[in-house]
Amino acid sequence: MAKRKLNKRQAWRISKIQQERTERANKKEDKIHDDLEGGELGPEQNGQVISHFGTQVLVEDTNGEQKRCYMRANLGGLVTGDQVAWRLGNNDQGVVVAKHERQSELQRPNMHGELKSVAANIDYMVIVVAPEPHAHRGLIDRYLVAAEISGIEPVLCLNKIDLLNDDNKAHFELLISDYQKIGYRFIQTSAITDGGLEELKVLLIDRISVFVGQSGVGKSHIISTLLPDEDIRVGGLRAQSKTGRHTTTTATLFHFPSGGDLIDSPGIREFGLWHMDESQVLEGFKEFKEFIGYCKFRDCKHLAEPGCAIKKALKEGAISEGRFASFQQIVNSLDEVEVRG
Ligand SMILES: Nc1nc2c(ncn2[C@@H]2O[C@H](COP(=O)(O)OP(=O)(O)O)[C@@H](O)[C@H]2O)c(=O)[nH]1
Ligand SMILES: [Mg+2]
Ligand SMILES: [Zn+2]
Repeated sequence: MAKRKLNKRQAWRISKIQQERTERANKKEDKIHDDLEGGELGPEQNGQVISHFGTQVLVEDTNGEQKRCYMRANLGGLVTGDQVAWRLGNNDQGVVVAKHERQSELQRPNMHGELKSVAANIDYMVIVVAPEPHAHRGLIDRYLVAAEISGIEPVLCLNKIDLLNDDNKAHFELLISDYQKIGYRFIQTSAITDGGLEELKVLLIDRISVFVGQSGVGKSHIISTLLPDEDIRVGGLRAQSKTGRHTTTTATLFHFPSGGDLIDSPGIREFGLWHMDESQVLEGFKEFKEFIGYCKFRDCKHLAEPGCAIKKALKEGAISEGRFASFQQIVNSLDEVEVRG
């Protein structure tokens, strides 16, 4: 249908409606402003965003008290984990007046395919894998790349070690030794027999962590052991993810009784890696880094080209066969996505 031209009168009406709308919105802002800041604002104090509700955030002060806060419009977005400066206003509500620099950022695409931060200041990405569902290298390496490019330290956690047997043990021993050689932490747990969970608890003290991994590897079980009072929450998250609404649930920060914090949401647990490009994948393979830039050809794809520094490192054992195969597989799968899109 062709666009209808508006006559003068219609155009005037539309601009009037828009003007009224803007005025109403401004009035609302003014009212919030008056309610909050009608009196004196309290002194500036530090806090951390622990949850998000539309136009407000829940901020925890340094004494562990929580306050609902409005955000000044000039702050840009705030996400769970953000360190902020805020001031107490009327009605026991606050105003966030500044956002401190983020140490790390976890991002994922929203419904429109735009990258958005979902959580900040995460120290550890605990990548949970298991013998069942079987842990493929490709998937582990995708998570590792995501952690590396987000500036978050990955921790590999092999759960369900009670399921290790003569058939699958050798595979996981090789996997663990490969990753430990690169310098990654690898811990082994069983959420059923409690094995290794003490070691995990100690590791997480004084850190902010997220748990990621394929569905069925035991994330909910591990988290409910670490957060015994949050059973309802874990159940709630599980129920929501079944309805398919999981990506809209915002992240929340929880305190482990044994020390350390968890930022969790179903969307974080199952986040995908579709937003990477080839150079990021290369950068995300940490042990490849020292060889990048030394290939004979600038546009080397590290496949069959002569004088390839990555292939040389592979031959000399500085890069493992498994990681190299996985690198190629991930790069090829990025191409597939591009062709399809
Ligand atoms: N044998 C064994 N089963 C486990 C372990 N941890 C979790 N499970 C089982 O694995 C299944 C998936 O666990 P769940 O925590 O829901 O996984 P999630 O999808 O990653 O949250 C459940 O049937 C659990 O009982 C473990 O350490 N050993
Ligand atoms: Mg679960
Ligand atoms: Zn090369």
